[in-house]
Amino acid sequence: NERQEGRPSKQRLLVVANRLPVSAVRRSVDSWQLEISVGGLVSALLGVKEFDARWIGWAGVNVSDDIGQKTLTKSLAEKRCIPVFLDEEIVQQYYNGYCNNILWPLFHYLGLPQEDRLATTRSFQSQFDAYKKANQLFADVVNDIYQEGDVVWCHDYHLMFLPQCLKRYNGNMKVGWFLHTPFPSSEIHRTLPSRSELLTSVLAADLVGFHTYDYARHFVSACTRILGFEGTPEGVENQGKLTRVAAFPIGIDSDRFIRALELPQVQDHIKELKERFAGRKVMLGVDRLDMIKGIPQKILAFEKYLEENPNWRDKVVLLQIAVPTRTDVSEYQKLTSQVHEIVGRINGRFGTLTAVPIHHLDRSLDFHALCALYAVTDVALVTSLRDGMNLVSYEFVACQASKKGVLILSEFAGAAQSLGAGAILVNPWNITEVAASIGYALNMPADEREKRHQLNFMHVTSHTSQEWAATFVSELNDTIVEAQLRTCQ
Ligand code: ADQ
Repeated sequence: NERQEGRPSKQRLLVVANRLPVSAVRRSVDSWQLEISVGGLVSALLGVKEFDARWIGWAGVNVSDDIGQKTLTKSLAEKRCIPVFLDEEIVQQYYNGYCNNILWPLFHYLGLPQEDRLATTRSFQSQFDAYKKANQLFADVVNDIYQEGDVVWCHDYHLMFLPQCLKRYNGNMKVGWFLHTPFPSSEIHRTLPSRSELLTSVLAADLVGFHTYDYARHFVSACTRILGFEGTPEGVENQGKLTRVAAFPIGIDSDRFIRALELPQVQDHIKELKERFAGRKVMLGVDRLDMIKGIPQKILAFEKYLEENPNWRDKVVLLQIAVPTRTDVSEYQKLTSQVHEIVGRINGRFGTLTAVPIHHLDRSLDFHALCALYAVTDVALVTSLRDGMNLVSYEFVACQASKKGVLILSEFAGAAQSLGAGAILVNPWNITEVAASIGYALNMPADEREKRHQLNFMHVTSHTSQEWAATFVSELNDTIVEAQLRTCQ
């Protein structure tokens, strides 16, 4: 232990998230292939140089044998990752069940699964039990590696039970929790059978963070209405214990996108795309294929625009990149078929022998291809029905320094609160309004585009993911100092 040996060391930051930033594939009994996925959280924390970050989470594979667990733990240690092992049954009940079938839709205002409401209370309860059990397994791993002076940062709706488990182990542990999704109105949250237990557990943290003030406000009012605790300007208070609640809007590593545009391979890609779509304006959608992203609504609005503006039919193309997620869940399979059906109908209706109005790709793009696409886009369409923040809108803005394209952004994405000044805000449910906004964006004069882009570009480049992480952790450290001060008085 560096600290015990008296060497100066950075403060350790234990980042706990459902998934590690590394995916593991087993090559043989005792060897593993690890692939790093540079998501928003990873790049956010790469930029936070003042901390020594370690990751705790599930590696995405079921490893039930001792050799497998030992060798995987060893390989992951080189990447500063510590695995939590979850068996298949737990993954099914906790991850697919309680997290993705109950909390995810509920937090995005899609309600609880109808069929579970009356008939399958038992299954609801067993999923919640698995959720608690999984969170306890995460807590065990954190507790094993925890050293005095570490800060623990728990992420997202998968781990709402974790703050309480951790504080039970060690009341002095510095624990923060951040939610990446919206926190819904208390009227929605109160429909959840386990509403109180989850709130109480989150309140065990020292600092609770959300993307926007609205989500923070919803959380505080859920705590006051459901638990009867007191909401204060700082957060939630119960019997003298204050849990700080605040908004910490996430950002992106904008430099990474801006630098990528200079790379020869990205420039080649940009050139190819420009040639491919010469004479047509490019509209772009990049989403995980999820009901919250409003993909059918977006495509229907585009159809309406083409219907009403025949002169634009061969002058505009919509590229919709939708990476499939949770493919084993039937609602997601239905969504895929629905999107395919609408795209097929529109292309049949408005396509010609040489061109179709919608290019729909059911897959993920690599980083460089994505940057090139963002750079050649004239109008980006983000029509989430609800979205914690939405980083695609930020990434698009970061790549538009030369083109100064227009962002059409759902007012139900957290990003609407930060990019609202430069974007055209829409209600994605209102297909007529979105279609009209498409027309407005396609015809927008250059000076207005430039002005709107500048506002957003300034925001995206000055509110980065690194700043987000540094602010959260420093505030987490401060809350602990406050708590210690209180006990000293
Ligand atoms: P997501 O729902 O995944 O994140 P978002 O914030 O838009 O939504 O981030 C998606 C990321 O995946 C982006 O970095 C994007 O580039 C990438 N991506 C999406 N589709 C892709 C494709 N087809 N090919 C390649 N890359 C693709 C959750 C919440 C959000 C919140 C983030 C961060 O739902 O609201 O903003 O966490 O807190």
